[in-house]
Amino acid sequence: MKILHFSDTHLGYSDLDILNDENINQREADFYDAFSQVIEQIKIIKPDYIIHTGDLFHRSSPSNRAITFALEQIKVIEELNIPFILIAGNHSTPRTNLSSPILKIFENFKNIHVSYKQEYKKVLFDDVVFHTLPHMNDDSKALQQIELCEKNIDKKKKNIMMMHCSVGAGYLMQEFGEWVYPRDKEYIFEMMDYVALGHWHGFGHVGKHTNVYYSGSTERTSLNDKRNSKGFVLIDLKNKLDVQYKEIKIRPIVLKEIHCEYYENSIQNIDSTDTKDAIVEVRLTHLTALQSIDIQNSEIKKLFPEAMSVSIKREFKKGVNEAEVNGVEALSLQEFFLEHLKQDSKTQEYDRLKDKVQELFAQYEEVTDDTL
Ligand SMILES: [Mn+2]
Repeated sequence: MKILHFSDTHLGYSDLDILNDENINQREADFYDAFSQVIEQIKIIKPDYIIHTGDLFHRSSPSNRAITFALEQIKVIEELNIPFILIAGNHSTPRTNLSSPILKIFENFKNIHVSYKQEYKKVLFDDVVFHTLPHMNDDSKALQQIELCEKNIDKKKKNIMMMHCSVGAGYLMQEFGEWVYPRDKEYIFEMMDYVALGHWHGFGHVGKHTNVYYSGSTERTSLNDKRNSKGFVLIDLKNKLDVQYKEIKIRPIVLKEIHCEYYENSIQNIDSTDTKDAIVEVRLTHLTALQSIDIQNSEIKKLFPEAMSVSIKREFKKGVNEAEVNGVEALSLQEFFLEHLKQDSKTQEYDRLKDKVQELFAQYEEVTDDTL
């Protein structure tokens, strides 16, 4: 029995204010692309079941485009005649009873089984039971539902548990309404053939449990997520559990460092060959205050002409330079500005600019003088 497990597809997520040729946010399009890659693999692998452990959409009220995309993809799966079981995660669960859960739109498909009602639901087949525990806002209710799940284990069939939670505190995402699975109920995992988890965005098994896996997300919802490997899990339950991680192709995130003590040398030797279409993050390190004024972001961006985006972080030199920075702060803004002009201009030019600067600063001080 082959089961394809994927999760945290966050359809509708967008970031970075960059549009693609079709006027769609490039990062939003990246998430659709990642999802499509999994669907393409499903067509090739033809698993017996497909499971998704939550956060199909990034928001509980997704955009029209995200909903349309999801419906198109679901229709492809429906036509393959492979049962697809989905649960709601914290991102797709409304926080109040006033709004209707988005996963309800998949209720009328023959092969699609959705679990979003904040309660335990079992999805039964001839050879396997899927025990689904979608995201629940209420922890004490969640405990009852876990107990209900335990009672429904069917020893004559394969048992698969599906949840969207952190097992222990180690898999928290620092988000709203996260659900932590209770430690004293982890023994239930041993009665399952496989426990499919969603919420944590990296692939891996959980602690000592060799049958409990996060498939990870299919894209990164934060640039703090530096993982360059995303994908899905293919499980084979024929004899003993066999878990294979399958990678998909995502836009790389590439980290670069420019050591500013040797600035000219650093930028001459920078390797940009691995930055085509990438999200590039540059750290300018060992900066002095004056250097920081001189180095323009646009100048750094030019070093990576083929990158999709370049973000720049500035890190100042420690120790000796702290005194320098403090010294800079002790100068008035006018003095600091003149010092900068002096370094950059010829004597004659400087004298002319100095008069102008003093004049402008005088005007500014007049206007902002509270005593007047
Ligand atoms: Mn997620």
